[in-house]
Parts: sequence; C-alpha cells; structure tokens
Amino acid sequence: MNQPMIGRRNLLRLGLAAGAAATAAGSARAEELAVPEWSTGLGKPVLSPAYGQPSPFEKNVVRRTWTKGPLEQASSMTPLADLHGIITPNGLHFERHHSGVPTIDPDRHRLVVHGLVRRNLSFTMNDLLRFPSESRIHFLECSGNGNSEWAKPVRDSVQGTHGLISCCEWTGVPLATLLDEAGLLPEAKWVLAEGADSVKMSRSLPLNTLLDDALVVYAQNGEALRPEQGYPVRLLLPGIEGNMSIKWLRRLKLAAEPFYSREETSKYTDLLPSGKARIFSFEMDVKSVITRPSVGQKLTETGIREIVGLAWSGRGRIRAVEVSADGGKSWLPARLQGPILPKCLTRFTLPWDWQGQAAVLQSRATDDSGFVQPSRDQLVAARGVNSYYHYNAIQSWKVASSGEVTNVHV
Ligand SMILES: Nc1nc2c(c(=O)[nH]1)N[C@H]1C(S)=C(S)[C@@H](COP(=O)(O)O)O[C@H]1N2
Ligand SMILES: [Mo]
Repeated sequence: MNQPMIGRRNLLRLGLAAGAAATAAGSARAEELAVPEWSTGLGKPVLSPAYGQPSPFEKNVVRRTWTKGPLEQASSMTPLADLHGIITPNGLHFERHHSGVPTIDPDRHRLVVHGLVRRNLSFTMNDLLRFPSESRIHFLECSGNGNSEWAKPVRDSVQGTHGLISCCEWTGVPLATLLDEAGLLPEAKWVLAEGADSVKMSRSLPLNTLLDDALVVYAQNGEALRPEQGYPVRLLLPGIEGNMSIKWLRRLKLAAEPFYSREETSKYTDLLPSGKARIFSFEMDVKSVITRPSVGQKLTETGIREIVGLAWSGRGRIRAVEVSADGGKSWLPARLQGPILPKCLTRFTLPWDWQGQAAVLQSRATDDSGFVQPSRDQLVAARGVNSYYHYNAIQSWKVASSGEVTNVHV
C-alpha cells in the first residue's frame, strides 16, 4: 500500500511503537484548569426553553437547500458531516415537498381505505393508536439523492451531495394490519397511496413482498411526526425510494392495476442509454459515503484521525465497507459500528495516519444480498448519464497536501 492507512490491529501495534507521539490531543497546561466565566454562577433554570434546543454554538448545523425556485416545491438536506451514530435528529431530517407542508388538525384528519376491499374503512388518529404498534429504525432516502454527481462533481459539501437521506426510529401500525382489517378482495394487486397536501401526491404500490415491512407511522424518534415528515400520519416503506413513502396519508385505494400517477410516469422513472425508461424502480441500492473528512473541510493537524462514514442498502443489511486512500487502487476493511440493522444506516470508521500527503479517499459498501457499490464508471456504463434518480456510485474526496478536501471524479 502506498498510503499509510491503518486497520485496527495495525493501529494498536503502532500505538505501542510510537507512544505519546500517536495521541490526538495536546499536552495539558496548568492554566487550562483556571475557572472560566460559565462556571462561576447559576446557570439557566429548567424550562428555558420548555422544548429543548441545541447549544447556540451549534447554530450552523442546520438543513440547507440547493433548490432554485419556489421553496414549497423544494428539498432541504441533512447536514451529514456534523452528525454522529445513525439517528437523524428530528429537526435535521431532510425534507422534500411537492406543494409545501400542510397544517393538519389530527382530530379532523382521516385515513380512508377503499377500492377492492370487503368494507371501506375510515380511521381517526385515535383508531390508529389502538392497533398493535411497531418501532423500527430505517433510513429514508430520496431517489434523487446524489443526482448532482452524474455529470460533474459540483457540490461542495457532503450535505449537498448526499444529504437527501435521514434515519429515524419510526413507530406505527403495519400496513398489512390495516389492509387485513378492510379485507382484501382477491383481485386487489396494487394500492394507491395519496397525501393530503394540495398536490395530492400519489403512488401505486404493488401488494407483494414490497409491502411486507411497510408501516403507517405516526411517530419518529419517540415523538409525533414533525409536520415536515407527514404529521399526523405517513407511509414508511423501508428500503424503497422516498417518493413512495407518502406523507400526510389520507387514502389507500386497492386496485387490480397500477394507477400510473404523474409521480410514476412523468417523474421517478430512469431514462436508460437505449432510450427506454425504467418505471417502478423501487429499491434503493447499496451505497456509502465518507462524511469526515469530506468536501469543504480542511485537515489542520497531521497524525492519526478516524475516517468516518455511513453505509446503507434498501435490500438488507450492510455486510462490509472498504476504504481506500489512493483512489481505489488498494482497500482496507472499515470497522462497522453496531447495531447493523436491515434497511438502516450503518456507521463505519477506520483510523488513518495523515502526514500531509495528497490522497483520494473512497468508501465501497457491500450488502448481504451480495450487491457491491459500483464505481462511477461502472454505473455510467450501465445507466448512461441521462438518468436523474438512483445514483449510488462510489464517491471520491481528494485531500490536498494543504489539507483541503475537494469533490473529484476519478
Ligand atoms: N404527500 C406527499 N408525500 C411525499 C412527498 C410530497 O411532496 N407529498 N414527497 C415524497 C418524496 S419525493 C420524498 S423523498 C419523501 C421525503 O420525505 P421527508 O420530507 O420526510 O424527508 O416524501 C415523499 N412523500
Ligand atoms: Mo424524493
């Protein structure tokens, strides 16, 4: 290997050999124990504020948008570089709205199930809360995530390249339970899910294995859904393109055929090199990205640091993540932090000794269905450059000897 990248075992060995030189901290000086002003009086009382907020020093850790045009038909992206672990705090969950966020009174909201069912049903929010619930941790990813990278490496933060993904503990009722309650007729093969936003966003979902783990959710990370995420109730289809997880869910209509709604004909299809378009491209394929260091950051200290990132697959669990510091010539296995859950973000780390050398950092994920994240060249060979959705290629971050990190295609 020409890049000194260190696996766990190697790092331990090096720690013994290099001793104090390998530490990632400065030596403590006596004056650093002097009492700072914040330790000299009472702090703020409880309930200030009653609903807690991050420290004011974290004010730059916010969602951002790259959409040009009306913000009611836009997306905002999660600040992945500043997050830890696998859970996205509710206030930082990415957003994608086609006609803004409706303000819905939960007491007046209804979820109707009709079409090819034995009996039409209308659920109030209280009705939904009476059914057996499940809580599961899953990512939600817009199929447009990463689409800025098809042509040129233009975005200057991992928030901008990969921030249309978030991961929460979702709580709700299995969709199958509600459909059972209505009683499916044998001809029912598809279900239309429709939102209560003014655009009435709707998608057809096939009633096969795709819906086995689908949830009708009313809570995220322990509290009611945020308005931006579909309050008071939304669909959550684990591992499936975000577009199908209809927010502000008001209607499920059972039918024998798909409905061919606007969102599955004019949009959310993938134009292939042959000129044909893929329709109903449901699964989000295996993908990963290094979040630290990442584009827009600058390394200021040499020595050992952790390379940190996220991996996920809509087809199951992450089996392995490899990291390269030489643009994909050589790879080392990263450590996966537990828990490693299906259709969920998995955090990976690998210690790296940076001594001011230029490097190209990459990560490559493999899932337990056997899929390996493709290089950009492989993806473009298969899908061309006219696609908009489902970009899952290996991402490259170039580290200059100055420590500056830029977004490159290699
Ligand atoms: N009713 C409705 N549901 C919707 C949308 C919408 O605009 N309206 N956007 C979809 C898209 S494209 C995505 S990627 C996800 C985004 O979910 P989030 O805003 O909670 O991140 O919701 C989907 N569900
Ligand atoms: Mo989306």
